Amino acid sequence: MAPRFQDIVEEARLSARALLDYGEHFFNPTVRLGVTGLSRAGKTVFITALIHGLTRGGRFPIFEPFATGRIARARLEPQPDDAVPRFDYESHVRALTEQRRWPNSTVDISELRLVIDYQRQNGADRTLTLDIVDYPGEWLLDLPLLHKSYEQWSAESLALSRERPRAPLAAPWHAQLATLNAPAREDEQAALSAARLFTEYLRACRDERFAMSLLPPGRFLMPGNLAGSPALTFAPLDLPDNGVAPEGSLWAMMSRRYEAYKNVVVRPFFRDHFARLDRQVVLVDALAAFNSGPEALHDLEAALKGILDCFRIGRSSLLSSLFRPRIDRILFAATKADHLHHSSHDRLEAALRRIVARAASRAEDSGAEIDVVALAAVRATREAQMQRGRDKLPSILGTPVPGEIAGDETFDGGTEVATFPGDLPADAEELFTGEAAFRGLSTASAEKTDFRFLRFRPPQLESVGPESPTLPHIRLDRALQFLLGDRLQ
Ligand SMILES: Nc1nc2c(ncn2[C@@H]2O[C@H](COP(=O)(O)OP(=O)(O)OP(=O)(O)O)[C@@H](O)[C@H]2O)c(=O)[nH]1
Ligand SMILES: [Mg+2]
Repeated sequence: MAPRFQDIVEEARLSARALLDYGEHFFNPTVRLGVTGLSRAGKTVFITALIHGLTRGGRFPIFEPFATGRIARARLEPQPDDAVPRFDYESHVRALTEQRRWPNSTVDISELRLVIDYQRQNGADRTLTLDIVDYPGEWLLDLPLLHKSYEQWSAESLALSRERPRAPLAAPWHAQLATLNAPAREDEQAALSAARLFTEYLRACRDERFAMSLLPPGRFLMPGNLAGSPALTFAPLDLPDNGVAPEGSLWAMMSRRYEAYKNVVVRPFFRDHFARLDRQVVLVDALAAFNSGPEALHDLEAALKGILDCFRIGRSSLLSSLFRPRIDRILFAATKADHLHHSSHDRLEAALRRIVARAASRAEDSGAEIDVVALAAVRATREAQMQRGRDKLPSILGTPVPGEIAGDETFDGGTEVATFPGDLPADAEELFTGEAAFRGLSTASAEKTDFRFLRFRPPQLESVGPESPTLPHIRLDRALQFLLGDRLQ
């Protein structure tokens, strides 16, 4: 297919930007690290813990340049992009360390620059600039829309909404859809209610009992300053195969708005942010999906496949691949591993590896090196053995956040409790078939959500000797070694 004029212009813009970045990176070695994950995956906590550890002497035995003392200093500096909000590190760190509460939810992109002074292995002193870009995973999952027509997207979204467990959640929207006639005259009221019901359906899918991951268009669930604009007022329609939208029809209107969404939202994100990343970490709340059951897991797998497809999009044209700095390492990280006893950490990692591998084998090769880790950026729990009759159960101890409920008890935020989180199955396949101990939450009523996934307060800081206190973590250093180790040799 011949490239469209719009694609050529886009390509020229990308190349110009890439040349600029390239010149800068040449004199001032820089890594742009993208940190993403679906909402509540743990992005803000991950970045805060990473910066706190690097600037305040965290315990990172597996992060070689740090452990061997070659990193002399890491410090924050003003970020390079004036139009991107700054990652509010100071207040996030205050929340975690002084108030022992988790940082507030964030909905936009943000950025922070960290400058690392280090000694090369050959003894020479060098500086590496690390630009960390935090953006919602929902935006990433929008990228495949760039290659889809409205008709394709409509058909796919409808097919998905007719499968379990989505179908019952989609019922109100489907009922309205059945009253719409796509080739009939355009009708703003019909478009408004279709968009509203479609958004409500997406929101219901995201509920923790179902924990669905694949919910584009991402901005429907986090509209920001576009709320109420025509670019967000569309929805899928039941369309004839191979038809063409009649002029002035509801179909043409929806299709125009879908294209506007791509132009106003998706393309600028791709150009200004995604195409400029060198490294990427994708945070995944895999435990929430396991807890929700096999359907959520299949959905997560589909979302990861979508994400892997996005990394391929960046490589698909010759011109851009010549100039553009591009993602050469991708880390998939299962977060909140501190909800499990350490005996299950390897299993969590293996399960995520399995999901990523299945997704990768169906996506074309992304051309980047991929690794998988199970981690807790901030470890909120300790471990203990709990005596139950004659058995000793491997348990975790933590302070539930105020207001958490288990059985008849409501916690006040001051009491520590021991819980037995259960073991992940040795064979990850059992998670997909639903026979594992991690029985699906979606089969229980909302009040009966499981005791094992209490939300715990962040921990007390750990002091070791005279050094400044640090936040405990699980395998954050392994993530750092993969993401930055080779750039600090
Ligand atoms: N125990 C534990 N809980 C975590 C950890 N990281 C995140 N959480 C929990 O997950 C919640 C969400 O974490 P955030 O870092 O705010 O997630 P996010 O991806 O930035 O979320 P949004 O900004 O809402 O998209 C927190 O409020 C914590 O309850 C961790 O390392 N350990
Ligand atoms: Mg956040």
